[in-house]
Amino acid sequence: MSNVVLYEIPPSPNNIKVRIALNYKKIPYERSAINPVDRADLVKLSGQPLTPVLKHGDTVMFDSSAILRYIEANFRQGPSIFSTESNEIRMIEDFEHHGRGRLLRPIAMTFGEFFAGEKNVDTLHAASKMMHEETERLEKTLAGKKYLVGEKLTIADIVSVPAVYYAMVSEKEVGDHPIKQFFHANLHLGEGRENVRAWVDRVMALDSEG
Ligand SMILES: N[C@@H](CCC(=O)N[C@@H](CS)C(=O)NCC(=O)O)C(=O)O
Repeated sequence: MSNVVLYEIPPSPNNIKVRIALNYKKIPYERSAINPVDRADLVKLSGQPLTPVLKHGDTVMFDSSAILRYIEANFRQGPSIFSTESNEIRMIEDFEHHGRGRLLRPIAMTFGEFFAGEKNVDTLHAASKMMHEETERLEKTLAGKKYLVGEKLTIADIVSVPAVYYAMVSEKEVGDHPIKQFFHANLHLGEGRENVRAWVDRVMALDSEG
């Protein structure tokens, strides 16, 4: 078994973040898919039931943001995903707070409706509206820039992109994947988000399939 193992539910946004970071830093790793209805092994391994979980040798980490920091601190080879400048660190943390909070809310609402027996159209519309509003600042920040903070990919992009990606799943990506079909049909980013769309495509190119 590899020295680094990612325990994941492949399509979920928090897992995408970790794959992007590992791929970007060219860290070899093995993927282990978790059965979403049986978390016993994951709890035994990490003390809690959510993915992603990263195992590196004997060290086990959970929570995507903690894992991203662990990767940065312990794999010094390859490009940095953080910063040495305190003003940039504050900006990264600010985008991260947004990416884990308000930006993720429409994704949670749409997942909620996916699993609901009777779909609430108002909730789905509200989710699209919120995603459009919450990406306005990102659109402005990305004008003439490839990444949110500084000139290179950071945790700010890695945390934000997987959430926005779910509001722009294309028809050719849905295949026979019920969750992607549902997001393609119901969660929309809206007009005037060209910079955001290009940025999501750029960063998602680092993912290794969900
Ligand atoms: N704060 C955690 C959240 C982890 C999380 O919510 N994971 C989801 C997948 S994206 C999960 O395992 N959900 C299963 C469940 O809620 O039962 C992180 O950032 O890693």
